Amino acid sequence: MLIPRTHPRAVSLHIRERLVRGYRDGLVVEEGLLAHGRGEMFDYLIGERTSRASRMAIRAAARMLVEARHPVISVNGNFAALCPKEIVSLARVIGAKIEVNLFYASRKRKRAIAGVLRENGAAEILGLDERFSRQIPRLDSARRVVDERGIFIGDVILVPLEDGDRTLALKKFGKKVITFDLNPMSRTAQAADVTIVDNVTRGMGLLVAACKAAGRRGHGRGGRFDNRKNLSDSVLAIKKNLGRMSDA
Ligand code: PTJ
Repeated sequence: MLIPRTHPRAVSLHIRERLVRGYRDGLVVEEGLLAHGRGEMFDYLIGERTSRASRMAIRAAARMLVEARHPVISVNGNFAALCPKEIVSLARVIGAKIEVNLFYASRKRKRAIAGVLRENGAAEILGLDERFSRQIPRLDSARRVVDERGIFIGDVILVPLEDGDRTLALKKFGKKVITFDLNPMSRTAQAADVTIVDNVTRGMGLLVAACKAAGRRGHGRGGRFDNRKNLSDSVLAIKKNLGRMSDA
């Protein structure tokens, strides 16, 4: 059967191809392919579209990023393989630093990720030069090693496709954390200040647009955001979708 390119199934196959290419090019680790599979499953449950709750979270994230003094975009293998253009656009729009920070860290992978970001227009990439390495306390994984010009001094950190430990360690270290996570029940989703329950491949473009709009409107506008309530709304949306699927 020929699936039209705009069909959600075709889009998700296209995203999978990008990740596999990232794996072959040395950006993504095997564990990243597994993480993507988990993401695909949750994307299916949320209907492979950006929900109303996710749009609210994107607007809240944009306000936080635009108001930040020192915003930082933390990049891992999956994120670099899926959204290199959007990472660079977002950094430009909000004046953020881009830092490569990996769970399965190696110099070779960091260089491969930095290469793709540079190809997409990034001028400065942190996390590569070990002379600037510092450590986040209370974190065991390689992700504790951060750049003293980036995450170490950042106030608002965007950390997509994250593991729960680092989100908690960053919070304890006084950072505001924004994440993309298709699983609204994950530890990261629950611990972050703003969780965008959406595929990074859809949400990042929307976040860039929302930051442009928030910048034009000026700082300090917009209502209070309740991440817990927003996550409950995402779980409810999944339940509704499941109900529809079992009725069909
Ligand atoms: O590149 P490294 O070395 O830093 O390794 C990164 C991985 C992804 C392997 C590591 O962070 C990891 O294992 O992550 P987890 O704990 O599997 O968490 C990934 C979360 O992201 C899961 O809750 C997935 O549902 C979610 N996710 C996967 N793909 C996407 C996603 N969320 C948004 N957009 C996606 N495309």
